[in-house]
Amino acid sequence: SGEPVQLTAATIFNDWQSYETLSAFIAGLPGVTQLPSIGKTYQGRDINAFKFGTGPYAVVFNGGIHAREWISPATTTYVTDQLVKNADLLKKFTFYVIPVLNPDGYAYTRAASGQRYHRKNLEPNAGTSCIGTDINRNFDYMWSKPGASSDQCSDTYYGKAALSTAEASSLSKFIKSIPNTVGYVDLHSYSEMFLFANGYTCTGQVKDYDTLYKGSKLAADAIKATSGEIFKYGGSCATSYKTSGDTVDYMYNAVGVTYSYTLELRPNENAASGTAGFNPPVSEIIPSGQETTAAFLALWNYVYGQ
Ligand code: ING
Ligand code: ZN
Repeated sequence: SGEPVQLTAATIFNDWQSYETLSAFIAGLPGVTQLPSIGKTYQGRDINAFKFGTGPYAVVFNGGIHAREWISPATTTYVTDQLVKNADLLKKFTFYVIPVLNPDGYAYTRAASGQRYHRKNLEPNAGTSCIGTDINRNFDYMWSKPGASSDQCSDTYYGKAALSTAEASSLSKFIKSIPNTVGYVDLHSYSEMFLFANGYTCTGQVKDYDTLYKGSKLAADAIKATSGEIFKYGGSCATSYKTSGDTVDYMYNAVGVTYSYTLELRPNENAASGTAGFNPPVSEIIPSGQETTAAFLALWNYVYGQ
């Protein structure tokens, strides 16, 4: 509705954009192929995925698993716009990007008739008016264990079965269909952290802890050098809080994607608290995009060098 949106990097990152606008912008970038929809949401939206690069190592990244985390789809799109220009990286990697994994929820947070701070998808739950499953508690590794909720009204409701949501099952099928996937990044907000498995336990360290830790440290160092922001890094339960059935535990432990990370974008907890952290000013989009691009370059150059 209203003004036609001009899809240029010079204007698109000056405001929060719709799922349709972000998708159209990515589809128009040089060297980007729009793939067939990876699945349909409860409300019938296509979950859009795009591919770019010609290298032997596959990396999948997504934004917008959580509806209210608006800086995530924006940053995911900004990083994509930067990576498509990086000829060296595109010789080593093929990237697959899903800018908004939960487009129903994202639309709901943007609609005047919706809820700005809705987190989950929009699938109704039987016997209650509470809407949605937390997609990031619905994956099929340690599903329904401590770190998620059986309460349909909770923001971390794990759903009626593992991979019961269209969004989680579509991402699972998609990533398993891609050959030689070495990396996965799930962009969230907020709190400024670079996290890896495990979420379900705060005890012990995963087999690849040392290389994962080094990757997260290099990424955090690159962010600090770019913007001065201080990102924490480490195992996700130990660094943040306990989560079960999340993307990164699933990708690392069940799918076998070694370099799997959850990235918590701006702001940090000192700059904002409560729901304010999900609602940064639009002037944060470009700095978030710049520091996250630096983190991606540091991380994937390190991975390729292994
Ligand atoms: N954080 C994510 C969540 O699902 C996460 C990601 C995973 C945080 C594991 C900490 C540990 O809770 C947000 N902000 O949604
Ligand atoms: Zn989130």
